[in-house]
Amino acid sequence: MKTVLITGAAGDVGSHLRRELAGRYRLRLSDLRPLTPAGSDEKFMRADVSRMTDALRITKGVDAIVHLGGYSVEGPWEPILKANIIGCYNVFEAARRNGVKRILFATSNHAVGFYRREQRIDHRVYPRPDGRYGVSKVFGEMLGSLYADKYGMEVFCMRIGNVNPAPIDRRRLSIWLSPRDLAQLVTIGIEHPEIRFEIVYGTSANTRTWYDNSNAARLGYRPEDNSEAYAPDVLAREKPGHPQGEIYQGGLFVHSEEVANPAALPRRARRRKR
Ligand code: 15L
Repeated sequence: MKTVLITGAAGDVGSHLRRELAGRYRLRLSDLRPLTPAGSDEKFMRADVSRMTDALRITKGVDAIVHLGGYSVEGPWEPILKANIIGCYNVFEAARRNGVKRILFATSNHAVGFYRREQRIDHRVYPRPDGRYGVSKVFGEMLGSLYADKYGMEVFCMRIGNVNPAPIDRRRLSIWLSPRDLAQLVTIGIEHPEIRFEIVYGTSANTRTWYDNSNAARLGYRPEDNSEAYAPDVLAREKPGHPQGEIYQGGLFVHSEEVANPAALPRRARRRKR
């Protein structure tokens, strides 16, 4: 059984992925936040990947890395720099030094959030990030390209939409990724024998998609879920949004300087900070 490192494993996406991949891989889980391993196939290593020593420690001896860790929304530059630029660099560099060839990088729809909603885009479009967070994701993609070309690493960049058991609003009807489709895409990223450098969209088979995801299809991705089943409920609840956010694929991220961060400090630490 392969050993797969998941960084940012305590986050939302990481939690769905752990559940979906249980029994398929030995999972080494890392995060800044504490986490309790679910069984004998899971092992937790607390780490701050903005420190190279931590990145080297957690990447040693694994077969593949799913790099989810980082600051996961639009926000101030300092934490994005630390987690998504320095942290991302450290994970790629530590993987190279430890001889781990395969990295799956969780990039985001916000790397291309300034495309308009009526546009259908594929994996070859010029990036149009919708904020500092989006720029950090483009950085990760380009770092992956460098490490593939220069060091022969195998890099699978997933521009993830929104992972949730069900889509939560109109924008997410276009970018929703169900947990089981996420697991299918990640499994392709780990197992496909011919990955060099790939960009794919991490979305389900949504009728309202903005993406031509033929690159993922070429690699065998056959998503099973479609957000359309939830559309009547979602649209009945929808409130009018910001005019700019309604035009662009990135929604709220295109006009906000900060978006609530679901991966913020644990509640106790937050109380202490106030
Ligand atoms: C992302 O990239 C974020 O990590 C996630 O928290 C969601 O905000 C998602 O995009 C989205 O666009 O819904």
